[in-house]
Amino acid sequence: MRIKILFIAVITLLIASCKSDTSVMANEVVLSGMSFSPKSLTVSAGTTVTWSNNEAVTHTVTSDATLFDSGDLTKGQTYKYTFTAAGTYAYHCKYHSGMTGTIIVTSSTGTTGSGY
Ligand SMILES: [Cu+2]
Repeated sequence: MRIKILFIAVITLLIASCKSDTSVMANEVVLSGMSFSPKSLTVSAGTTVTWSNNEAVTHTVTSDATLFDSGDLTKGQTYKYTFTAAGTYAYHCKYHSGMTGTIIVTSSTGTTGSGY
C-alpha cells in the first residue's frame, strides 16, 4: 500500500514538472507540419531562441541575411541562436521554400526608438 502511494506521488510530480517545462520554453520555435511554429516570434535583445525539429524530415534554420545557419536538423535535433541586436530577422528552410519564419527582436531596454 505504501508503494502505491509513493507511485501516485511520483506520477503527480512528473506531471507537474512536465507542465512547468512547457511554460519555460517560451522562446522555442517548433519545426513540424512543414512549417515553423510560431511563424513569427517576438523576443527581447539578448534572448536565445531554440528551434526543435519534431518531425522525421530534415530541415534547416537559415537566416535570409546569412546571419545564422543551423545546417541539417534531423528529428529531435535542436539549434540555438542568441539575438543581441534589435531588428527583424527573416529565416527559412533551405529544403522547403514554403517554410519561412521571422524573429522580431525588440530593444532590451524597452524604449521604442527615441531618436538617439
Ligand atoms: Cu524544411
